[in-house]
This record gives sequence, structure tokens and C-alpha cells, in this order.
Amino acid sequence: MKIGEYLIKQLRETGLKHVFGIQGDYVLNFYSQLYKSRLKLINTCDEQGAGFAADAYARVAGFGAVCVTYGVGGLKLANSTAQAFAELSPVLVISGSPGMAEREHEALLHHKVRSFETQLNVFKEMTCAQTVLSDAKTASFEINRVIATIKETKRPGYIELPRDMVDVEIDEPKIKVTEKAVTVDTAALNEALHEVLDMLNLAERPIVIGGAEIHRFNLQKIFLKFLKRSGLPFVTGVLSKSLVSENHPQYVGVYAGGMSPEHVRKAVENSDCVIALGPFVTDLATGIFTHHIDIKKSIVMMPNSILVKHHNYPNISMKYFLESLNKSLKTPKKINFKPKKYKLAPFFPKEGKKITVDRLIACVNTFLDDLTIVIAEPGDPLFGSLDLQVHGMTEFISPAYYASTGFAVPASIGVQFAAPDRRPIVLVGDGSFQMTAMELSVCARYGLSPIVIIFNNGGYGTFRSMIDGTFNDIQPWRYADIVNIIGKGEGYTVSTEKELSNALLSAKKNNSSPSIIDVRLGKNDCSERLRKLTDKLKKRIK
Ligand SMILES: Cc1ncc(C[n+]2csc(CCOP(=O)(O)OP(=O)(O)O)c2C)c(N)n1
Ligand SMILES: [Mg+2]
Repeated sequence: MKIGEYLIKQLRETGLKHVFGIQGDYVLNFYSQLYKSRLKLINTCDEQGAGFAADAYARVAGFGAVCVTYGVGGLKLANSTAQAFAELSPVLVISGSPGMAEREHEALLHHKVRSFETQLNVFKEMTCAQTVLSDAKTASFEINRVIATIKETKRPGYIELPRDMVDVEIDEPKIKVTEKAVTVDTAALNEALHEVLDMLNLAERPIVIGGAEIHRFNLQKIFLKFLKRSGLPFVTGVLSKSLVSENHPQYVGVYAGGMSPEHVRKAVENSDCVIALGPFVTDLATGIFTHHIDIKKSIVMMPNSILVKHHNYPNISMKYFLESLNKSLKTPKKINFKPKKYKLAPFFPKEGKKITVDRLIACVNTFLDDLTIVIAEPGDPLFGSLDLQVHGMTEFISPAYYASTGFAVPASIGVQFAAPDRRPIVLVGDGSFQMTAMELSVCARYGLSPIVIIFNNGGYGTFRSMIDGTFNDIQPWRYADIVNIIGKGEGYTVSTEKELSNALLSAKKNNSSPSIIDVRLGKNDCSERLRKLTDKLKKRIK
């Protein structure tokens, strides 16, 4: 088997069906192998778009891959790969590169930067494992090592394939990459379990925070069992919204520190036992660290350790601990503490009434169903929409920590390929949209049907209340006309509640091409939550 073919075989073993990217002469030969394989190649307009698509694909399907040419292509993936690293998204970056035989005397080959290792060195900073397949004897082992490390850590990995190695024949690896055996310190586990159960028994207002690591490490089923066994109310966080269905009877809302709805905030902060499972305690997710959780009243489970009050139990996996806890919890705890679920007010569009951010979110809420997946760009599309009630698991995706704008439109490509029966609802600011809008052309080409709702406030509204200037303005595009340029799709421009509601109804019927809804908002309109966040951020700037 050839090295390229072996790589494809191992990619298929992960369950992968699609690879995103743009070719170049350093990767063309491997592209022709990919083309002949059962993996489907999806060409995007720009490499960063392919990277974001692969990231979103991985968040839905569990593994993603992007394949590009050397330097000019690979380095454009730095931002999307950095995001995948920061937010635990298992994406494999495959880059073609100059052949080993061409590298003599540091030849000045096109796309080279400082040395042939420059790109590899860049990716060392943002991947969990890297390899250059320069040796036929180790190539198969190396491929397996990188893929296994991605699966274990849920961070991106990097494989560079020199173009003269693609067709080199190799054997299956003699040494298999073995999964790390789970060793459990039973005494420590039992001690931790006792401490947690004692705390739970004494608690009168216990609450669970379901964090993003539950999703990233595929623990949603175990988490659901824990909810059933314990009977405890739970919240999610900005990074873990839609961890499980928000129709779950024990669900309370999204906790985001000082940005939370008041009763959600009180449910968490007045609790006498907060059980936080895999939380990402980031600045944006906590309204700039405005969360108030007393460590003496908390249990924090990380992927590989448990913290009970001030006691740290290292080397106990969250999975193993939750499973053990589920076994110990025989009957749900009887508690009088039942915080109400936070619900958005119903939306009845008013004829002629100018649309606002809050009403836009309320309107979108009524359009969500079991088939929609919301992709929210950082800014009001994310913070304003935390109270949307999504129906199922993993139906709300956002780069809420690394917060790269330009993610949402290309992410919709990855989402719809990962889940072809689903409908991406893209919530995106006008400034962010302009960064990667051309990827809508990919949706048109492959018959994808995202509904793209543009929060058009005439520029970078997030910054206007911090420091304003013409640098926050952008060129006003006729967004609805983009469908004429890309050759497919439906475009709408709306200013009132009724127009928005009608546009959404109509867009929902179009399931073969993208729909763009340009929502004309006031220049300074924003949600209360974003206002609270920017007020806090402002203090850090000046
Ligand atoms: C790739 C990238 N560049 C720059 C930023 C900084 N940034 C954060 S919000 C923002 C403006 C986004 O504008 P828009 O999408 O219109 O949202 P609005 O602020 O108007 O709600 C920018 C440029 C970023 N987060 N990511
Ligand atoms: Mg804007």
C-alpha cells in the first residue's frame, strides 16, 4: 500500500467521510488519491474556511480533517487550528510539502519561508502531535500515532506529506499504537466518591454545571444518566450550550457569571453544592470573571482530576468517576430546590414595528425545531442568543472562547456535511460576515442550505461603546444581492418584525441553496448581556 493510501485508510477508520481544503502542486498527487477514494473532497474558497469547516465538522461528527498545500495554504490554517486547539476540537491538518529529494542545499522552492521546517514549527505550537512522513519505515506508525493522540486529547494534529513520499510503498505498522491503559487508584477514587456523596447528602440547594469537556470527551450519555440518577437541576455554560436538550425537565438555563438571567445566577451562586463537570472558566464565558462560586461549596471534575472543595484527587478520569458516581446513586435525591427554567417570551411579530436585537432572537427562537443547528458568531449572535431554546444535543455551536470572527459561515459547511439532514441557522454580525462571506459560494456549489441571518448594525458594534471611531465602520454591502453573484440562493432585506418573520418562513422552505437575511438593526442596538460584557471589557482597555 502507498503512504497516501494508508493515510486515507486510517482516516476512514475514524469514521470520517469528508475532507475540506484547497490543493496546490505540493499536495496535488495526494489530492488525486483522495479523489479516487471514498472520502469526499470539499473545496472551499479559502484555506481558513476549510479549517473552520473541519472544526465545525469535528464538533458534530467527532473528527475532522483539512488538507492543503505547503506554506501559502498551511499557514492560512494557523488561526483555525489555534481555535481548534484552544477549544478542544479534534481536527487533523494534512499538508503537502516539497519532496525530500528536492530539499538539498536549502533550495529556494516556492512557498518556503525560513526553512523547510518553518511550517512544522508553527504547528508545533497549536497541535497535540506532529509528524513529517519522510521515512517509509516509520510512516504508518507515525500516521497512527498522530491520529490516536488527536482522539485521546481532542486537540488538532499535524501530518506533513512530502510530495515524493505519497506513492512510496509501505507495510502495515509492525508496532501498533496502543491505547493508554486506564489505571485507577481505587483508594483515592473511593475517598473522592465518599467526599462527594457526603457533600451531596448534606446539600439543600445542589446544582450541576454541565461544561464543554463533557461534549468534547463524548460523555453526554453518561452525563444524562447522572442527571437521571441524581435528579439534580443543571445549567450549562456559554461554551456548553446545547450539551443536552434544553427541553430536559431539569434544565435551568445558561450560567454566565454576572451576564446570567437573575434566577439562573442565583440558582448557581446561592447553591450550597455546585458540581461543575468539565467547565471552561474563561473571561467571555463568565462576563469577565464575574462568577461567584465558593470553592468550599464546589466539586469540580476535569478530564483527569477531581477537585472537592480544596482537596485535589489527581489521575482520576471524569468518565470513570461519573460512572462510579452513577453506580453509587441509587435513587434521585429528594430536594425542595427546583429552580424554574429560563424561557424567552413568546414572539408575535408586529406589523411595521422596527426590529431590535432582542426581538430578532425571540423571533429566531420560534423557528428552531428538531432539525436546526444554530451556529453563533462571537458578539451578539452568541451572547444575545444564549437564551434561545435549542431542541436537541449539540445544536448550538460557537467559538465562544478563542472567539475568532469569520467562523460561522464556513462552519455551516462543516455542520451540514456532518449532519446532512440538519439545517444550519447562522447568526452572524455584518463585520464578521464580510470576513468569510465568499464561503457561501461553497454552499451554493454543493447544494447546502444554511439560513444566514446577518445582524446588520453598520460595523463593529461590539467596540462602539468601548472606543468609537471610523475604524468601527464597514462598507455597507447589499447582502441580499450576494445570491445573484454566487449564482444560487435567496436573499432578503428586512427592517421590521413582520418582514423578518416572513423571510424566515420563506427561507425555511428553500432547502437546496443558501438563504441570506439582511436584518437592518440600529447602529447602537445590542443585547443587555453584550452591554454588560463590553462595560466590563472597557475597564480593562482604559
Ligand atoms: C479574526 C478576528 N479578527 C478580529 C477580531 C476582533 N473582533 C471582535 S468582535 C469584532 C467585530 C465584529 O463585528 P460584527 O460581526 O459586525 O459584530 P458586532 O460587533 O457589530 O456585533 C472584531 C473585529 C476577532 N475576534 N477575530
Ligand atoms: Mg456589526
